[in-house]
Amino acid sequence: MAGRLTDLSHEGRLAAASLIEATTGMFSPTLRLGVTGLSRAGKTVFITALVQALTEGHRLPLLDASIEGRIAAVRLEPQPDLTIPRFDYERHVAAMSGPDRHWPQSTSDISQLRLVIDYQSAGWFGRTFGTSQLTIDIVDYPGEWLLDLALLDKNYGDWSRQSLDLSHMPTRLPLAAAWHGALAGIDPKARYVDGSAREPAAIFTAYLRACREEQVAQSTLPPGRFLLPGAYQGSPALAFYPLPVGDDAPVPGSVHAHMARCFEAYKDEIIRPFFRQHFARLDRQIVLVDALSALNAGPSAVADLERALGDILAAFRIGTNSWWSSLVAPRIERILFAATKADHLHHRDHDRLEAILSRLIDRAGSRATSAGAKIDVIALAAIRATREARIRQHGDLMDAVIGVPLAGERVGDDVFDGSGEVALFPGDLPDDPERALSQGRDAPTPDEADMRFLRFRPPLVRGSGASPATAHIRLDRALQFLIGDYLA
Ligand SMILES: Nc1nc2c(ncn2[C@@H]2O[C@H](COP(=O)(O)OP(=O)(O)OP(=O)(O)O)[C@@H](O)[C@H]2O)c(=O)[nH]1
Ligand SMILES: [Mg+2]
Repeated sequence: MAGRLTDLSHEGRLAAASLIEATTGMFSPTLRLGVTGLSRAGKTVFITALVQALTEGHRLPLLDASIEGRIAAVRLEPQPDLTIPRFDYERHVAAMSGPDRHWPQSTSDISQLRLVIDYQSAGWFGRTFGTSQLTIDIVDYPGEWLLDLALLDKNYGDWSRQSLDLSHMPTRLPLAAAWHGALAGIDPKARYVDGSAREPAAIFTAYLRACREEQVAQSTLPPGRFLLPGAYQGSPALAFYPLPVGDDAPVPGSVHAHMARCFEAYKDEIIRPFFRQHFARLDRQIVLVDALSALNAGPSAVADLERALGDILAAFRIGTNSWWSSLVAPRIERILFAATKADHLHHRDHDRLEAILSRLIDRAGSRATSAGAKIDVIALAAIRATREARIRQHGDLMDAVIGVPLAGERVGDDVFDGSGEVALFPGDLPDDPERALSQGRDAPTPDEADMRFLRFRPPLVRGSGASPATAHIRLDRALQFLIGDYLA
């Protein structure tokens, strides 16, 4: 009897809690903001800077609620999804602060952080009824996982054939030698011996990693979890690889049959759950793009970035093209594509960088078909590591950026040790975006390119206090697009 009473009061509490949630939900909406981009695009730095700017009350002139003095308080709260890692905000802030300042470590998994904003609405209703609340769940996930979407329409034979064809491209062939060697010793029809897939799968993964590290490719490297395994690090779910099998049906119990089973399991148990549980629940999305590095690296990097953007755009268009896709279709209303690290350029070039990214996105796929989401493009620097100066060189006044290059960065024969400031003339991006993209294609080495970028250390003084206006470039404009309407 006592047990029954307890049960009833437990149910009663649950009902009351959901009533409160439903009621307060009307006044305290929750927004899920996805932050994605390929490796090293600037996701971790962007989220850290955004959270710091809001929680420490930095000056954000282009965010209406901030400039109008309507943001009362911003704080972090425990995230709702306890099974996914928390975004390690405090550790990232610590990394970039202090005399030993350095950029945060690379991250390879999804993570989340909940931010609660108390604000006063601009309208009469809001002013009359006091402070409102907006909850934002920020979700950081690798853009490479979006590229896996294309695997869902393929079977193991299709994927094997495409992966093998790609590995024979001239840029990839030398990197694929060890893997091709391993394949030569594998008979797809032989009986599969438990555990024997691990080593060839590791050699295949090393080949994918080499392609990425040599800047041969960023985009056409699925399965995305091979390089960014997240929670699947070391899991047998990732122990498969392509085989030269054509369209033959696998012999039961063979190596081929085992590989095909693993491939289907990867689709069912890793790709689909990610799209359903995370991607499909996002309301807003920022896609960070390191366009400057691609321009700096030249022809194949620009082409590869364009392909990757095409695949990422395809992920936002799903929902209409196959039976399963309505289950994982995003409900995203706004997507912001952002060219990161704009502080490497003089401010005169920020609009040009924006125009180049815009052109890349147009070429990669029509924006008009992106399932009704509002799309915008921006060039930003979440953290400004440089300042600008006019410097006289050989009698001419030139626009330079000044910063402390990371140890090991070089210009010609000069190698920097990470301690002194230098003034750099990064060169101008052309007015015509199409020309910038083709120029990227023509410049054979970074030294011969018209543009020259160095990686700088994080700045010594950032954020609140004396010079908040110089701490970022257009972070406030990005925020206005992503959350501004909710703070109106
Ligand atoms: N100057 C400057 N450099 C930046 C900025 N954002 C990122 N970077 C550089 O880009 C690198 C990668 O930034 P992250 O934020 O770690 O990128 P990520 O997308 O989280 O990378 P992964 O976790 O490896 O996927 C940093 O180590 C910095 O060198 C910026 O706003 N300004
Ligand atoms: Mg990261």
